[in-house]
Amino acid sequence: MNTTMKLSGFALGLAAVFGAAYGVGRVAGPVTPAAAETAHDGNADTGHGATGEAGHGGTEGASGHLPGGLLVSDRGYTLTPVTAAAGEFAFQITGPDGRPVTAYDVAHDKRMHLIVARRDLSGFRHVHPDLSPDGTWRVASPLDGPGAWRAFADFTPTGGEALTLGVDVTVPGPLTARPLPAPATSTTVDGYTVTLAGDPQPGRTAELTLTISRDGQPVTDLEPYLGAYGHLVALRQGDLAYLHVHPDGAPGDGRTAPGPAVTFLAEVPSAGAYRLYLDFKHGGAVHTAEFTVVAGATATPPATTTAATPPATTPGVPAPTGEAGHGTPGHGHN
Ligand SMILES: [Cu+2]
Repeated sequence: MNTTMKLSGFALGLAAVFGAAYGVGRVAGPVTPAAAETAHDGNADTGHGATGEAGHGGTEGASGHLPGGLLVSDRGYTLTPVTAAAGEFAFQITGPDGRPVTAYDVAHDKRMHLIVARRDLSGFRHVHPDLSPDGTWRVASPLDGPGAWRAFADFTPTGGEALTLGVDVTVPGPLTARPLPAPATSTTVDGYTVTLAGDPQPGRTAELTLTISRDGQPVTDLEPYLGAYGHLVALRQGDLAYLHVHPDGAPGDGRTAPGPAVTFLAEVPSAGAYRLYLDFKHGGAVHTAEFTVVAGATATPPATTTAATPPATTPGVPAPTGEAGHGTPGHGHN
């Protein structure tokens, strides 16, 4: 398994993935007008030749040049939330034939990875729904409180290629707009301290090394989680473009130590602010450490006040509180 997931400009001919997660190559270029035009020239297949492409479905091929997670429908596959019981989140993936997809390949131990975050990049969760025979995926709702959420379904339909589709989901209720926490190279979660070294740059592969300690001691017995010592998701501020990065090296490959450092190779599609979410497993539990990083020397700092608020559902939006460092304590995985 090639666990190096990176994103690069297709124009440079680099093998790259942004959002096409779990080792199935798909080239995604920077989001530029030129790339967008190329995507519509009717011959937009230059981007996804790394694997046998199937199921193009005669539909748009724009995603070949886009980061993942920005489209609700791509190559004939559409993500549709469906009515769910209280406390549950449910959805279907419909395929090129218009029917719910029921056959999926396992990627990183699971047939479906569901990632959610609010539009203001708070509330990140990564969970694994269960599939009903009718093609409905169900999971205890990870939408933890009011807000405008983005839900990402990261999957590989059998016979097709890996896709990440995204859909907006609104949870009504009073909403507190939360500023993006300031960039930092160290954070704590569940008693662990995680430090980040590396400097992501658009259009270039950067090594990101995350180092985990507890009580001042390096953690050297990380447990494999979904086939790796760490999973890193990056979401771009502004549109929540989705990047799933896997570590450089895998458990049992003879060269990868179980901590304290986990190294990733990543490229970001543009300058700007990103929120990074590192999932790692230790002590039998999965923990998520979050970082804000700003890529590119010319990037503007992340906004510190307003975040997108859904006008229809926030009749009494309180003023931003200036609250920072909203983490996801108690965040869990199934
Ligand atoms: Cu997952």
